[in-house]
Amino acid sequence: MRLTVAQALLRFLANQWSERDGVEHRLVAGCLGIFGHGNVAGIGQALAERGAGTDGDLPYYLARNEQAMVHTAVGYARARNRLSTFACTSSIGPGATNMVTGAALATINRIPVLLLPGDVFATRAADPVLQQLEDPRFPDVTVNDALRPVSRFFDRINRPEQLLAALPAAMRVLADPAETGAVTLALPQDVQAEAYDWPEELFARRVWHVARPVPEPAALARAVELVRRSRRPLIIAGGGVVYSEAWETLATFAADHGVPVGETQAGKGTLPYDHPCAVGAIGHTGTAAANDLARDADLVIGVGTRYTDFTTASRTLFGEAAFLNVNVAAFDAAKHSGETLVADAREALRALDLGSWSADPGWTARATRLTHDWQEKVSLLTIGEALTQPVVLGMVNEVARPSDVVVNAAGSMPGDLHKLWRASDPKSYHVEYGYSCMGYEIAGGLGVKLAAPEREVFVLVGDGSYLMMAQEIATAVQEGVKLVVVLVDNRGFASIGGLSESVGAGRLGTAYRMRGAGGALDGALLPVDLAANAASLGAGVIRADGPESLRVALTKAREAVGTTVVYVETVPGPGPETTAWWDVPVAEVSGLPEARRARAAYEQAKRDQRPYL
Ligand SMILES: Cc1ncc(C[n+]2csc(CCOP(=O)(O)OP(=O)(O)O)c2C)c(N)n1
Ligand SMILES: [Mg+2]
Repeated sequence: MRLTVAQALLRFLANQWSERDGVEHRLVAGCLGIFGHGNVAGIGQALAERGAGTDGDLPYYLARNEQAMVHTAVGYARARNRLSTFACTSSIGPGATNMVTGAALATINRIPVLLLPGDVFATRAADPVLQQLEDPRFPDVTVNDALRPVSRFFDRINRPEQLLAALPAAMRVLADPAETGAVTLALPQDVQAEAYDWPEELFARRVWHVARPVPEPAALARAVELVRRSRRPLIIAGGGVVYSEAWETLATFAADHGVPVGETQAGKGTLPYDHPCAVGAIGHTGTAAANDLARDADLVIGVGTRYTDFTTASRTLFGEAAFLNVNVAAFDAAKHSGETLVADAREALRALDLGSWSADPGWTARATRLTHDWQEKVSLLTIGEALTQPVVLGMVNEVARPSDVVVNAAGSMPGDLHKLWRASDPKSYHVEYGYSCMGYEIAGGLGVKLAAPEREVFVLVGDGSYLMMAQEIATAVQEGVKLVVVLVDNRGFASIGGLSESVGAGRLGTAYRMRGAGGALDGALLPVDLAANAASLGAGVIRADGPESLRVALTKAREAVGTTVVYVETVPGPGPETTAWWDVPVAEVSGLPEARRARAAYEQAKRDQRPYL
């Protein structure tokens, strides 16, 4: 079949399916893109020829920023438990490098996305082409090489027939739960338009069976032995529990054996907050309940977690605990010198046959008591007359129905959400905290809504994140895809402001203020109107200025047909307590007394850090 490389690529993608538990999904549900000279005549032409409307098998969505379109693909793939994703097509040069951040975000969060950046001429006939980087020593280097370290698979298609090898290899990585992440096929612009006689078999319907690896018997026996010897076990549920759809198995396992369950950001919601074994968020942004238990646990059972520094409180959280790590990726299972169970989360939990073994009843009771105490604190913090951030979050939590989704990524909200949000549905909490990327929120929320149109999606976004990347509101409007965006304005970086103060950096450059008379950024508040900005992008906007008007605004926004932004300014106020450390190194020498004090506290805290050998 004679087709161009771009035409063949799209025809191939439209015939790729994933399958798990007997259900098939389109592996690539559509294509997000922004055209330029590096893709318009290749992928762009091929899409046009296919008639890529949303009723087709590879619908095309025009995005506003290439980084954002990768976020949208990530939001979609995460909401679909990694069984389906989007392709992202860009021009060469800036369009391609704009995707580097999105690729890193995908790979770090272990979420599949297919990136199709245009690339410079393979023939080099007209070098240097517009936007080409020239390297006098290595002429084969292009800016797309920046995508290599942030991709789990990278290939450059310099000849049409290379597709025959590259495409199946790329699909395998996309569909592999242990290896997945950003998959990049760099497409030189001349090659995209080149024709080739393709074998028909390339376009046959192909199903990628997404594995649920079962534990190796010997490893399983060791794991059972380890758990049965423990009296004070604690499960840490990570994103792997969600992607494996293991939430019910986990709930039953925990209840049957009296094992408390703490949750990472990616794992939050795996147990409903009021499940008898749920102890809430764990780690630096964790609850007092989970962290208290972590310090005394004799066995930590990590299920589908990467053990980031937020989860381990920079390796200060666990006392004498041994580790048992259930993970589909051997790399993660081997962390902290743990006993490893390389397996799908659901299969591993099903296979862990512990008979009538239970955790020490005193331990289980302690977990219940601590969680009850924590929930009382949450209730106190999230209800009030002043619009503090916890009160705003409490109000959103109250207005949102259990199946609605909350989306967030960076700033002070992820920590507050982790501790305070009461999730009742395993797919209702979507905080991107692997890359914690400012600007993910709206673009990622768009992806969530495309994946789950039946759910209302509440995007929570700080003023800093909003200013960094709000433009996908226009894309949501274009597609008639409805988001509720709650824009929380505290005039700058509350999170980094607090951190800055704690490390002796005096909040420098963390408030949005005019340059003052003395030359510092301490003048009047910036005359920036973010609500007007949102309206200019085509969203409906409701300004809220008190708890009651916020409740009304959120309810109206939830009922609205189109994308609606609820703009709210928060006031400083008490936040949830921090019960575990985070390692952010402080200046070892300084002329500032506050930095010296911060250093002394840092050195004190650092003593609790352990290598977990
Ligand atoms: C792309 C990117 N740049 C910088 C940071 C570092 N950073 C983390 S939070 C933050 C401030 C976020 O401000 P805002 O969205 O207003 O949230 P707030 O801290 O006020 O809650 C910054 C600069 C980041 N996470 N992502
Ligand atoms: Mg802010």
